[in-house]
Amino acid sequence: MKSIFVTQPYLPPLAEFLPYLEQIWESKWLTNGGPFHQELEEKLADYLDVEHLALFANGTLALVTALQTLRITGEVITTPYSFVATAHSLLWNGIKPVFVDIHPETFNLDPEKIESAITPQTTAILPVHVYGIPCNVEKIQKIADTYGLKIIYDAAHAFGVKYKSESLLKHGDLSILSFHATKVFNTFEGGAIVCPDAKTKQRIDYLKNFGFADEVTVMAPGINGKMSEVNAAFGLQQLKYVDAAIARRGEIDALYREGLSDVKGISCLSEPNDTSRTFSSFPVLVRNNYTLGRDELYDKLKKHNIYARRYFYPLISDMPMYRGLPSASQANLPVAGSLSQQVLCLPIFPDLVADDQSHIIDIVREG
Ligand code: T4K
Repeated sequence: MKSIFVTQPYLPPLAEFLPYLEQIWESKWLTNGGPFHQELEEKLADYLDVEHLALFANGTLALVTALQTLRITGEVITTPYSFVATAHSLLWNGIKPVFVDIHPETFNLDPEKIESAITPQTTAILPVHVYGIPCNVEKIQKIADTYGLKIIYDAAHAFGVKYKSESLLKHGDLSILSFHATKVFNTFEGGAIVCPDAKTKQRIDYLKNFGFADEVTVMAPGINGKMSEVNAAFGLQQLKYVDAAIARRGEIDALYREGLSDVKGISCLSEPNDTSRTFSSFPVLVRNNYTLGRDELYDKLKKHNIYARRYFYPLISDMPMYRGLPSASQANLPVAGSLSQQVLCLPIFPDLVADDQSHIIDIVREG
């Protein structure tokens, strides 16, 4: 029996990639801002409708560098309901994460709970548009403006998402993207920082190249965050197929919603208002009145070689390097704690065939 994973990268025809490789072999230009890198930055900024975009080797280095770009220090308010990279980027910068609970509908930082977590040491907010669901960007911006805080959005799940007909990536001071194999748009490994002005882009470009401003000037202890020419070339090819891939994801999302709508105890997430989605994942909540517990359903699917995932369980705040923080206490994070016990992400990827999806739906319906 074949295995079906929670996701699978979309890969365009191999033959179409070979000419890109031939060009790289010919030019012997492998990295450090080569022609494919430059072209992908331009084409992606265009596609995503953002002013500037700096490519990275992965989303985590983009997060670490985004914090450096804005000289963030002290304490940063963030969500416990995310992939560990979000909070790890703070520790890598010697910053103290302050966890704030999430909203039960958006699964994102609850703006009503942010203000009480602000201290004189707070310098920024690091929210995540989890599953590509927009954060309450207006309220978060208002709080940041009142208290003079920066906002860096972890938009790893929000490639191409539009909010009120505009790119969601335009909100906040910076947004970061991940182009990991598991994402809607992938470059094998990759990521980016989206920024509003050329001056900031230049600072980011220095920081991702060890801090080199020119051959003899190092402006800061930068990192090696550069994307290689092979990854960038692959991204250029992927970009040609991304709209079709998103459309196919949309069909899968719709079929799950239809097939699971009347299953007692299984809730699909409500579709966010004013949002054009790109269907990065398909989370469901397994409620108490379902015939099985969440972990029992996870195990049952596994017995059928279907590898659903509990994104995001455990909470970041329950991990050893975070659980000693006062803000990590379960009493401080009741909504995140409860949702992380209920969530299960079902397989969604462009090549998921209809028969396999029906089989998944049947197993969940059967209970
Ligand atoms: N912020 C947020 C909110 C994030 O979600 C992430 C990454 C980041 C920041 C950091 O961005 P990057 O530095 O990664 O660019 C995966 C991904 O590794 C990670 O990128 C992603 N979030 C996270 C949500 O999921 P794992 O440990 O669950 O991955 P893994 O290896 O178990 O893969 C999941 C499934 O995908 C596999 O069961 C099979 C399939 N798969 C995976 C790979 C790697 C494939 O079919 N092919 C592949 O090449 O973390």
